[in-house]
Amino acid sequence: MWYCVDLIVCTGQTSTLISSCSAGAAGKRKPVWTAGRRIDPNTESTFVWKVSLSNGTVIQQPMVYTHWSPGQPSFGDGVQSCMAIGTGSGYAWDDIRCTQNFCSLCEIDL
Ligand SMILES: [Ca+2]
Repeated sequence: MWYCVDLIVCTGQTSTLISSCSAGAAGKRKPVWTAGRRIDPNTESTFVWKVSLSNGTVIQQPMVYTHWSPGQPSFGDGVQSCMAIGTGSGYAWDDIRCTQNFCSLCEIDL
């Protein structure tokens, strides 16, 4: 059993990293979670990468490279505070309600 410790931080084009986990029914792709989060999930605040260190501390890294879908991030319904690689063309990003049950892209040390 794999446990995801570090959600992926996207520093460039990520299309080659999409796993088969994102393939939904009838070939419809599903979003996949990354480490992108709003600084404050309760407001339309800036997105950062929230990364867990080995000691459990969570640090925030600035989101320098971005690849948002047109019109995103939208902070839809005032609750979209987690960043996923979305279902639109070119694996562009979308902010989505954090409680959605999607697959996660993880970084592991080999
Ligand atoms: Ca959105």
